[in-house]
Amino acid sequence: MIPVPAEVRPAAAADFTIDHGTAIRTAPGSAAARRVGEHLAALLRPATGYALPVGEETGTIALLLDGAGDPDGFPGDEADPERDGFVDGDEGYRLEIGAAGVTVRAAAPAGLFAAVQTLRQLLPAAIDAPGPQLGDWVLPGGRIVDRPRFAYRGVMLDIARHFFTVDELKSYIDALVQFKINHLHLHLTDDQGWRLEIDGWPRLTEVSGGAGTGVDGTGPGYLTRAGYADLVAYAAERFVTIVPEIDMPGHVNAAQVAYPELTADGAAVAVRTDTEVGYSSLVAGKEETYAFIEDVVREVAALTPGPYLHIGGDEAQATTAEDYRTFIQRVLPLVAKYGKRVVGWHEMAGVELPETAVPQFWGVAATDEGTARAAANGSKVIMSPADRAYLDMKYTAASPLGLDWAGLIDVEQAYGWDPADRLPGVGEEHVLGVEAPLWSETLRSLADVRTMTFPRLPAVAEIGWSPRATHDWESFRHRLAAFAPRWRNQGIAFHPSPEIPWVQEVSRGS
Ligand code: NGO
Repeated sequence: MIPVPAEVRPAAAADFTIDHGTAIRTAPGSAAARRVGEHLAALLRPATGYALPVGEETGTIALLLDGAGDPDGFPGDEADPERDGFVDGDEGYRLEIGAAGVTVRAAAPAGLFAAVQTLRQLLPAAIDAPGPQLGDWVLPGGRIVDRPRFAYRGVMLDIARHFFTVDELKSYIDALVQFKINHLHLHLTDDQGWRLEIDGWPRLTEVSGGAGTGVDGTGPGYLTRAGYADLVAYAAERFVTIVPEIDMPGHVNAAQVAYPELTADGAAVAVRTDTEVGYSSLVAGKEETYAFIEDVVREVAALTPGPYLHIGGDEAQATTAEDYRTFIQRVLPLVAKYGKRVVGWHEMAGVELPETAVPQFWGVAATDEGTARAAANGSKVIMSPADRAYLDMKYTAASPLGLDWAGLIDVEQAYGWDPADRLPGVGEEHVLGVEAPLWSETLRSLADVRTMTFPRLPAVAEIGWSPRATHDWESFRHRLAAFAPRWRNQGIAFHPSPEIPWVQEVSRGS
C-alpha cells in the first residue's frame, strides 16, 4: 500500500471475499457517502463483473459516518471497539475487514473516500483491468487506522507551456487520488499562454490561448469557464481541491501580448514560445494593472470553491525589488477581498505577509530567510523543494523528457527527504503539506505527463500522508514495485525506474 497507513493490524483467517452477493451499504441520509459507495462500486464492477448494488439498507461492505469519534484515542486502546482509535480530521478512517464483512468508519465522507483507495490497493492488481477477470477478490483480514500527517498533499500541472484538456485533467485526477492526493494546483498562465477564459478580457484566451501559444509553437488550448467549472466539480467529487494559479507580476508575456496596455509603454510585445524566464513584468505603478488583476481575481475566485488562490510571484527578475513589494502589497488585499487565501512561490515571502498567506518553497538552497520569517509569523508553508519534489526534472541524464536545472531525480531522491526537516525555521507545525509540481516545457501529451509523474509521485504522496516513523526506503521500493501491473491495467504510462524491483506478471485474467 502507498501511502502506508498509520496503523495496520492483520488478522489471520479473517479474509473477506467479494462475490456476486456483495452489496455496499452507505451511511443513512448522506448523499456524499452514497456517492463514495457508488465510486467504490464503479471501481469494482468492470473486473469482477458483479452487480454490487449500493444502498442504505443492507450490504456486507459498509461505509459509515461516525462523527462521535475520539481523536485523542489515536492510535487507540482496545477498550471500546466502537470508539477507540478513532481518527481526527476529515480524511482519517478506520477499516475493519473480517470474514463476514468490511466496515469503514470515518468522521467525514473524505475519510470514506480515502478508505476506498486503500481497499482498491488491498485487492489484486487485476481489479484495475478494464474488463472481466477470473479470480478471487479477497481482501486480507485485519484492521487499519489511518489519517494524514499533513492536510495538504498536492500536485501541480503547468497547462500554460503546453495545454491539457479537461478530459486529460480528469484522467490525471483519477490517477492521483489513488495515492490520496487532495489538491491539484493548475498553473494557468505564463509567458507563452493564458489558459483560462476571463469575462471582459476575451483576448487573453482568443489570442494567448490560440494556435502557436505553446512551447515551440504548439497549441491552441484554454479552459472555458464552463470547462473549468466542470473540472472543479469532478475534482470535488473525488475530494480534490483545485488551486488555480495566475502567475504575477512576472511570467505575464501572454497577457501583455493580448493587452499591450499592461506593458510599461503600452507598446505591443511579441508572442514568446521559447522557455526563457524572468523577462516580463506587470507594471507596479500603473492603475490599469490592478484593474486587470481585480477582474481576474474576482472571476477566478467566483469559479473556484476551494480556499486558495495562487498568485505566483516567482522569478520576477524584470521587476525591481521595490516594485515587487508594492505590487504584492496591492494584490494581497485584493485576493482577501474575494474571500481567498493567497498561496505564492516562496519569493513572495520576501514581502511581509499576513499569517493566512501560504508560501510555497520551491528552492534548492538549504535555507530561506523569507519563508522562515513567514513561518515564525504564523504562516503555513507548502514544501516543494525542486531537487526532490519537481516532477519535471529528468530521472537520469538519459531521460528524453524533462529539465535538469535542479538535478536528476530518481525515486530514491524523490523519497529521501522530510518536509519538516528541510528548512531551518520551518518545522512540523509550520508545514501545511507537500506538493509535487510538474512544469510542461518538454511535455506534449498525457503519456508524457504520466511518465514524469509515475513512479515519483507516490514517493511525495507517502511523505505527505504517512507518519514519519514509517519512512523506510526498502519497504517503499518493494511496495512501489506492486504498482507496475496496476498501472499497466489502467493504461497509465510510467518510467520503469531500475531502482524498483517491478512486479512483471499479471498472472490472472480470463
Ligand atoms: C521554476 C520556474 C518555472 C519553470 C520551472 C522549471 C518556478 C516556481 N518557476 O519553478 O517557470 O517552468 O522552474 O522546472
